[in-house]
Amino acid sequence: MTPEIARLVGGMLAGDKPSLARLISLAEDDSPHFPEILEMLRPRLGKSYCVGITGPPGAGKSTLIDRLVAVIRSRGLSVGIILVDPSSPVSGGAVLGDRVRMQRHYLDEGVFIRSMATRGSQGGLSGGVQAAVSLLAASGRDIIIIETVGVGQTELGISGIADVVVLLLVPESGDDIQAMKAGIVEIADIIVVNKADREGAERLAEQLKAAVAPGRTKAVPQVITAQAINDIGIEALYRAIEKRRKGR
Ligand SMILES: Nc1nc2c(ncn2[C@@H]2O[C@H](COP(=O)(O)OP(=O)(O)OP(=O)(O)O)[C@@H](O)[C@H]2O)c(=O)[nH]1
Ligand SMILES: [Mg+2]
Repeated sequence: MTPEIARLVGGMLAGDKPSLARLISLAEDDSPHFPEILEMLRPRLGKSYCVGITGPPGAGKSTLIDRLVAVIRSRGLSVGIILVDPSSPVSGGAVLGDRVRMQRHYLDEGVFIRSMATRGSQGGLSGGVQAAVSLLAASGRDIIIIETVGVGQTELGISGIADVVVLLLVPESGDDIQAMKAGIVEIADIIVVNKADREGAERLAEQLKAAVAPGRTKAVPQVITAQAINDIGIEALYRAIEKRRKGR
C-alpha cells in the first residue's frame, strides 16, 4: 500500500468525501492496489443495506430517489447513492438529469452521490459498482442506493449486489407485462407503479399482484403505487425497505 492510498483510506474512514471519491475512481480504473484496499476494509463491511432501484428509462427513478433520500435523512440515517449511467461516459446526458433532480442533497454531509459508467462486460454492472458499494459501506453509510436503467442485462446484475431490488414501472408498462414476467419482474422484491397520477396505475398494480409467475424462487413482490413527483407513496416504500432491512 502506497502512502498516498493509506492517506486516502484514512481520509475516507474519517468521513472525507474527496478521499472516498478518489478511492471509487481507483476502483473504477481497476487499480492494482484495489484488492489490498478491500482486504483492509473487510472488517468494516456488512453493516450497510443496499437498495437497488431499476426500471425503464424515464420511469421516475431519480425523482423517487430524491424523495426517498429526504425520508431516510429525516430518520437520521446516512446515504450513499450510485447512479449507473448506461450511456457513454462522454455523453453525460442521463447523469446530468440525475444531478439536477438530486441537487438539494449534494451539500448534505450525510449524502454521497456518485455517477458511474456501466462499462461492464455484456452490458452488465461493472466490478467498479460492487467496489464502490464496498467503499461506501466501509465509509459507514447506513443505506446505499444504486440506480440502474432497466435495459439489457444491467438490471439482472443488480440482484447480485443489492439486498433489496425495487422495480419502478409506470402505468404504460402494462403492455409489456408478459415479457417482463420472464425477466426483471422475477428479480424484484418490491414493485413501485410510479406516475400513479396517470390512468391505469391501479389496474397495473392489480395485474402485477396477480402475476405470480410459476417457478418463482423469490417471495412474491410487494406492489406499491406512487407519485414520486408529488411525494406520494414514498413513506410506504421506505417502510417496505425498512421492514426488510430490520428483518435480515
Ligand atoms: N406525471 C408524473 N411524472 C413523474 C413522476 N415522477 C417523475 N416524473 C417525471 O418523469 C420524468 C423522468 O423522471 P426521472 O426521475 O429523471 O426518471 P428516471 O427513471 O431517473 O430517468 P432515467 O434515469 O433517464 O432513466 C421527469 O420529467 C419527472 O418529473 C410522477 O409521479 N408523475
Ligand atoms: Mg435517472
